[in-house]
Amino acid sequence: MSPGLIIVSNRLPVSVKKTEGKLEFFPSVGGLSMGLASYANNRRNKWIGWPGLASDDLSEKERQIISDELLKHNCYPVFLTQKQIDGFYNGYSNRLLWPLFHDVVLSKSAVEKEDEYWKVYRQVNKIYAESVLARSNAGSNIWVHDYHLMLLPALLRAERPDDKIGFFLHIPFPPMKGFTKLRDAPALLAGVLGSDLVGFHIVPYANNFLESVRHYDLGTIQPSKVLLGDRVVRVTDFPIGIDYAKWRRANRLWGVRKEYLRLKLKYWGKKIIITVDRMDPSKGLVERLVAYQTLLEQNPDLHKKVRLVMIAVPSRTDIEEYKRLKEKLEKLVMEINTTFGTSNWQPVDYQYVSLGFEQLRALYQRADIAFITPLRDGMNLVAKEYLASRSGHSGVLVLSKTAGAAEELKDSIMVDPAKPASLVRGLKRAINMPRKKFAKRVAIMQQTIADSTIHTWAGGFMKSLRQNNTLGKGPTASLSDLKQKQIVDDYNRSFKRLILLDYDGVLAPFASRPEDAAPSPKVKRLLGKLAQTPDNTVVIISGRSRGNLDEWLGHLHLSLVAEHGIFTKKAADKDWQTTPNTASNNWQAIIAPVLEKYAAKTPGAFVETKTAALVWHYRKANPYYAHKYLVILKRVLKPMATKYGLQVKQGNKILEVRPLGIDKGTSAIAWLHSTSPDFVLAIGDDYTDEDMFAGVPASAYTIKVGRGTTKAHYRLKNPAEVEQFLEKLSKK
Ligand code: ADQ
Repeated sequence: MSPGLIIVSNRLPVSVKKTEGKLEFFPSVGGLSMGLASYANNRRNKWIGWPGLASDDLSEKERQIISDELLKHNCYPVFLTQKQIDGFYNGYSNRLLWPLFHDVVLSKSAVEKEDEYWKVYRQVNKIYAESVLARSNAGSNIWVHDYHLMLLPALLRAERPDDKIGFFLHIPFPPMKGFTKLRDAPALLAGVLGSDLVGFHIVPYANNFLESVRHYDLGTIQPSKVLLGDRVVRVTDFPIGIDYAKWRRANRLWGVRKEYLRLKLKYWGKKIIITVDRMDPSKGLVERLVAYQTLLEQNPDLHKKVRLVMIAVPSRTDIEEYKRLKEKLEKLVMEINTTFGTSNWQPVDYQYVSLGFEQLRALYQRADIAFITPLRDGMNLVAKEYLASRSGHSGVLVLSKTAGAAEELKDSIMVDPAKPASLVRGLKRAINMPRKKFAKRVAIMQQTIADSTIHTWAGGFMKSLRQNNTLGKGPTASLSDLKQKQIVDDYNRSFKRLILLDYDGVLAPFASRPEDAAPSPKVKRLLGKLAQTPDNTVVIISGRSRGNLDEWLGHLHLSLVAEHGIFTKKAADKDWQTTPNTASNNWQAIIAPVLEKYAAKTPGAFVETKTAALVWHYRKANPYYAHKYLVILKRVLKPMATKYGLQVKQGNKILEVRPLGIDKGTSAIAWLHSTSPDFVLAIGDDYTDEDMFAGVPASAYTIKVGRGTTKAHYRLKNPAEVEQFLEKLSKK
C-alpha cells in the first residue's frame, strides 16, 4: 500500500472557538479548506494545521478534547500561543506577505515590525516541522500549502532527504521587483526550494518565482525547473478547480430549493448583482462599491431596478487594516443607501456573514450577475462556483483580469479593477447583456470548469509529485580519483574500446555564439591520441551540424555523428552517410516561422536551421521571456510534432525539433553493434545525452558533466575536468 498523504496548512478544515468557556467546532471558510476538504476525507491521510484559537488559556483537558474531535476528521492540531499568532499569522503572513503578494500597499507599522514578525514566522515554521516529523515516517508524501509555511519544505528536507515534498501557493507570486523588497526574500525562496514540486495557479506566477530564484542565484534555472546540485525542483502551474458536480447538482437539495424561494420573494422583480468575498483589502470591495455608486449616479433609469447584494465573510478580524476596511465599507454602504435609497428600494443589501453551502448555492442561483473584481487574486473560486450553480447557461460574470481565474474564464466580461471607469463599464454591459447572447459564453466557461475540477487539481499535483521523485532517484557520484584510476585500468586491460563523447559542454565550454566554441589545441591533441590508439573507436556524437564538426575535428582520426544521428562519418571514410528516411525536411517550412515568431518576442533568442533540424537558442535571452515563451512554444509545437512525425527536445538552453527516431541513443546502439566493444565510455552533459546513457549497456562507464538529474553513473564538474580525465586515459 502506498503511503498516505500528509497535508500541512496554516488552517485546518475544521476550526475551533471558545465562547463562554465552551469549545465549538465549525467548518473553516476560505478557498483552501473548501477546496481540499473533499480530497482529505480519506482515513489514510493526515491534515496538520492550526485549529484557529490561541492555546494560552486552554487547559490540558481542553487540548485533549480538541485533539480527539479533530482526529475524527483526520486532522491534527498545531497549538500556537497568542504571541505566536500575532507575529506569525497576523504579522508576517497577513500584514507583510499577503499584501505584498497582492500588490497592496504595506502599512508603515507593519514594515517597521518586519524583524520582529520574521523571528516568530521562523519559529512557528519550525514548530510545524516538528509536528510533521513527529506524525509521519521517512518516505512520506507531504503536501505543504501556502505563504504561511514557505520555510517548511527546507526544514523537512533537512531531516528527510527521501520524502516527497510538494508546495502549493494559493496566492499570486509577485514579480521579482516586488518580492525582493522583503528583507528575507532569499530565505523564503530557499525554504520553498526544499520541495520536489512547487505549484502555482498560473504560469506567470511560476515565472515570477523562477525570476526571483535567478535574481538571488539560488540554483540553475531551466524552464519549469530549478537545478540544485543533484536535486531537481519542478516549478509548474496547477490551476485549482471546484467540485463542479457538487455545485451543479445542488439545486436538487431541499435546503437549496427552500432558500432559493425565499430569495426569489425577497428580491422579486429586481436585477440582482452579487459580490461574495472574504472581507479583505485585496478583494477590491471599496472599489466595487464606488463603481456601483457611479453607475447609479450616471444612470437614474436603473434606480429601483437593480440591487447589489454584498456578502462579506469576516476574515482576519484582529488585524488593524481589516478593521479599517470594514469601517470604510460600511460607511460607504450607508452613504449609497441614504443617497439613492427610497422607502421600498435599498440599493445595497450588505451582509457581513459566513453563509452555509445551501444558502450560498441558492444565492448564486438567484443572482443575475456576479460582480467579482478583486484587485488581485491567486485564482478566485467564487467566480467558478457561480457559473457552476447557474441553471442551464444563464447568468453573467464580470471578472477582474488580475484574478488567476481570468486565464481560464476568458469569456467573462473582463475588467481592470485599477480603473474605476472599466468597472462601471463592465457592470453596465452586464446589466444590459441579453440573456441569450451570453449563454454561449457561459456554456464554454462551464465546460472549462467541469473539465478542471478540484479532483483533477489535487490528483494531478500528487501524480506529478510522485513522478518527480522517481526521476530524481539517488545522487550520481562524482568521479573520484580512485574511480578514475579503476576506469583507466579497465581501459588498459580491454581489447576493443568504444568512446562516445558529446561535444558542447563536454569537450568545450559553452560560448554565447555556437560558432565560437572551437576546441582548444590541447583537446584536439588528446582526441587525436585516443583516436590513433589501436582498437579504439572514438565517436564525437553531437547535435552540431556536419560543417562545424568537419572544420574543427575533421582532420583527426575520429568518427563523427552530426545532428544527433542524422549524419555519420566513420573515421576511415571521406563522406558523410545520411540515416535513411530522414532526408525530407518539408516540415521545416512550417515549423520555422513558428520558432521565428517566438524568437522575435524573446530578446536574445534566435533560430538555427540545420539540415534536418531546427533549433531555438535562448542562452543569451532574457530568462523571464525565454521561460515564458518556451512553455508556450512547447505547447504550440506539440500537435505539429505529432502531425509531422517530429520530436521536440529540450537541451542546454536550446529547444530542438527533429524527426522521430533520431537521437543519440539510437546512434549509440548502432555503434555498439558495429564495434562489439568490451569497454564502453560515454560522456555527455545535457538532456539529449540521456538517450545515449540509456542506450549503452549497464556495464558501460557513463559520465554526466555538470549539474542536474541523470541516468549516468558518475559526474564531472566541467569540460576542464573532462580534459584532465581524458589525459589520464590517453597515457596508455
Ligand atoms: P480566498 O481568498 O479565500 O482563497 P476564493 O478563491 O474566492 O478566495 O475562495 C473563497 C471561498 O470561500 C469560496 O469557496 C467561497 O464559496 C467561500 N466563501 C466566500 N464568501 C463566503 C461567505 N460569505 N460565506 C461562505 N462562504 C464564502 C485563496 C486565494 C484564492 C484562491 C483560493 C484557492 O486567495 O485566490 O482561489 O485560495 O486556492
